[in-house]
Amino acid sequence: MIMNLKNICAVFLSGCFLACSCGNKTTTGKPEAPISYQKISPDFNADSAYSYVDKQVSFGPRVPNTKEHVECGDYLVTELKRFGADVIEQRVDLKAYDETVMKARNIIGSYNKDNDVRVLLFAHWDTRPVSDRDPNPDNHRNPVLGANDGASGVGVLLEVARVLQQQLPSVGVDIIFFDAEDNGVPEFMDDVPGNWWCLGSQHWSKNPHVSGYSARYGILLDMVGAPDATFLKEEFSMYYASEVIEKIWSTARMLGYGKHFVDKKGGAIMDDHIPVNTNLNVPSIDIIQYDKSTSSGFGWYWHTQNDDMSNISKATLKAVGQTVLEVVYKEK
Ligand code: AHN
Ligand code: ZN
Repeated sequence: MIMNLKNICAVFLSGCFLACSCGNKTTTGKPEAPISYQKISPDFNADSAYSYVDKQVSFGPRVPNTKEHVECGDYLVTELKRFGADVIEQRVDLKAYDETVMKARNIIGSYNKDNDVRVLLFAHWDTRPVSDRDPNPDNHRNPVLGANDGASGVGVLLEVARVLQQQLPSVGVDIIFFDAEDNGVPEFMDDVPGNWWCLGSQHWSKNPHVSGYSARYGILLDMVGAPDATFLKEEFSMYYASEVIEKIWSTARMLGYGKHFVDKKGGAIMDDHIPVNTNLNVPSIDIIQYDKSTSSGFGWYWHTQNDDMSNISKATLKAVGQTVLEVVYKEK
């Protein structure tokens, strides 16, 4: 099913168009939540989430086998511990398409670790070693800064961790920061058969940190920080976990975030939720930005030198983070 991964995103996304989303509107045109809904989750602080994104970016690109990667990995472990999680680091050598051995670290923080009912939240923390979508070919071999592509999902989940410590939910929660997601074969090279994306999640899903690991469902956050970002119902997510999609999209709408969580089918995207679905059978979905105005379907700065903090919006981080928190706290 997952072939020619270099082009899968563009191919599927190109056939997909965004319709106008018409939710509840005030007289100012601003969407608002239906009056009847009372949120039960504690507040997600977008300033705090933004600062965690900024901090990751301040290390520089987080490419495996670099000092910046080591420093940021240490920071993520320290933060999860500070937020009261039980932290396990899965260190593994992973071979890339060019046979480079990446010193990878999947970083796992757990809450209510003895609870059998669990929700899995994940994002990738590594950044792409090449900017192969940069309009200037001179930049192609430079690494991506990854404010949106990497840091945004991790930043939201660090803020989720901070909130979980303040008030434990009924269910167990595992937060995983996957490494080595973003080292697929560069577009300027000949393809190398195999799935070279998502190596960290491929490894974890075959060797989970707890043997026999299971969760009720999983939620992947990928590129969740762009201003006015829209998230469509990604095709693999719908195939493996349509009920999880509906739970999240309906919760977002009730919270007043329907303009971000659009009730529309998106493309099929190879991402960390695939190995979790196929190897572990944990029904998992991908909250991933879809931008109809670009050829990739992602932000215009995707895999370029421009994926920096100027493309990160507190309002978007809030919409995603509060929705994830609400879903987690509603789970019994
Ligand atoms: C592909 O480009 C094949 N999938 C998107 C996975 C990804 C890359 N997410 C962030 N960077
Ligand atoms: Zn990427």
